[in-house]
Amino acid sequence: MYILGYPILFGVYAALVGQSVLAGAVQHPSNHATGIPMPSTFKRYQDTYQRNTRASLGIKGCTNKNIAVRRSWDDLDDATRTDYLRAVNCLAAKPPKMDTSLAPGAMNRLDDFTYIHINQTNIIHQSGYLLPWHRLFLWQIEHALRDECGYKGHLPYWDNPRFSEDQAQSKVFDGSMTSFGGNGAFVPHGPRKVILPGLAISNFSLPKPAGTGGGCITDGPLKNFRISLGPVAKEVIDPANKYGFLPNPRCLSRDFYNPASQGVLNWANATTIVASDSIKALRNNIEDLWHFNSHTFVGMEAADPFSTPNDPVFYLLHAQIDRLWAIWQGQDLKARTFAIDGNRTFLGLALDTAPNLPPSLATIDDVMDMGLGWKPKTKEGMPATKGGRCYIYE
Ligand SMILES: *[C@@H]1O[C@H](CO)[C@@H](O)[C@H](O)[C@H]1NC(C)=O
Ligand SMILES: *[C@@H]1O[C@H](CO)[C@@H](O)[C@H](O)[C@H]1NC(C)=O
Ligand SMILES: *[C@@H]1O[C@H](CO)[C@@H](O)[C@H](O)[C@H]1NC(C)=O
Ligand SMILES: *[C@@H]1O[C@H](CO)[C@@H](O)[C@H](O)[C@H]1NC(C)=O
Ligand SMILES: [Cu+2]
Repeated sequence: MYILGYPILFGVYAALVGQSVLAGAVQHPSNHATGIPMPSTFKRYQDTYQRNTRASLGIKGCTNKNIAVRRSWDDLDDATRTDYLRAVNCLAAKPPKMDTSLAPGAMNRLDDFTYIHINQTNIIHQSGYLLPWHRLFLWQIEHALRDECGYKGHLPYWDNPRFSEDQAQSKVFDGSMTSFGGNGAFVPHGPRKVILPGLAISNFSLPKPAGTGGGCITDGPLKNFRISLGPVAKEVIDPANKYGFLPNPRCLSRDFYNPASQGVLNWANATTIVASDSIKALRNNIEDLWHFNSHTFVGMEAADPFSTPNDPVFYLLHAQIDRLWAIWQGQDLKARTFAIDGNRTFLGLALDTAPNLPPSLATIDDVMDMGLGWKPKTKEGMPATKGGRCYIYE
C-alpha cells in the first residue's frame, strides 16, 4: 500500500492508527510524502533535538549557516541520489590507501573502511564504543565521498520505520536506478548459525534466519558491484583466513528478512529508543533492537558483523542509528552528549589475543582506532556539532 501515493496513504493510516497525520502533511508537503508518517510522539523528540542543537551553535566554527543537513534517502531528489551512488562507484574504482599486506584482499578505497571495521569488530560492537566509533566512521566516508569523488550532498540515512511493513517500497531498496538495488535473487536456504572469530570463548555464534533472497542483487546501479574482503562470520572458520583478509571476489548478495523489519524497525521501537531514560537503556535498545535487526533485515553481506560495510547501504543503515543517538543526545545536550555505557569489548568477553583480561568499562578518554593512523579519543566521536563534526539530521 505504500506505492499508492499520498492521498490513499492518508486515508489508510488515519483509519489504521486513528491519529491525525494532517498536521504533518501540512507542515511537510514534500517531506514524508511516502511511507508510514512519522507519529507525533517521535516528531516531538526530533523537534526538541533540532531546536536544542541549533540553539547550541555559536557564530564561529559550526554555525546555523554552515551546518550540514543529513536527510532521509527517500527525501533526496533523484539528482542527489544518482550523485551519491556515482560517488560510491567512484570510491570503488580508486586504489586503497591502507597497507595491503595487512589484508591482501583489499582492492579499492571502500575496502579501507571494510578492513578497519573487520579489524575492530570485537571492540566496537556490544561495547561502549559502538556509537562514537561509528559516528566517526560515517564522518570519514562522508568526507571521502565528497573530497575524493566530488559528491555534493551529505550522508543520507535509511529511514526504515517509514517502510517497516515492506522495505522494498522505499527508495533505498526499490530496485530503481536511484536505489541501492533490491533483495538478492531467491536461492533456497534454511536458517544458519555463524561463528564470530576472535573471542576467547569457543565458537561464539549468531543465528542467521532464512530470508526471501540469498543470492546476488539483480537491479540498480550496484548490480555489477564486486566485493572482495570477507565473509568473516561463517559456519566453519578457516584458521588460515580467519578474518577474511584474503581476496574473495564476488557479487553483492542480500536476503531480506521481513519479520526483523515489521517487528522491530518501526515507529514504535524508534520512539522507544529516543525516549530511553538512561544511556544504559539507550544503548541496549539501539544494540539489541535496532542495530541487530537492521543488519538482519538486509541479510547476507550486510549481516556479517565484521565485513558488513561491503554492502554500501551499511552507511545509510548506520546513519539512522547515529540519528537516533543524536535525537536522544539532543533532548539534553549537557547531560547526554558525553554519556557512555558499556564494556571495552564485545559483551565484555575476552579476546583470543588477551584471553585472561577481565572485562572493564569503556571511558570517554579511551583511544579508538579509526584506521589509516587516526586514533581519536572516544569523546571526539560524541558531539555531532563540535570537534570537527558539524551536522544535523532532518
Ligand atoms: C587489528 O590491527 C592491529 C594493528 O595492525 C593488529 O595488532 C590486530 O591483531 C588486528 N586485529 C584483528 C582482529 O585483525
Ligand atoms: C568449534 O567449531 C569447529 C568448527 O568450526 C569445530 O571443529 C570445533 O570442534 C568446535 N569447538 C567446540 C569446543 O565446540
Ligand atoms: C517493537 O515493535 C513491536 C511490533 O509493533 C511491538 O510489539 C513492540 O512492543 C515494540 N517494542 C518496543 C520496545 O517498542
Ligand atoms: C560488561 O561485561 C560483563 C561481563 O561480560 C557483563 O556482566 C556486564 O554486564 C557488562 N557491562 C556492560 C555495561 O555492558
Ligand atoms: Cu559496525
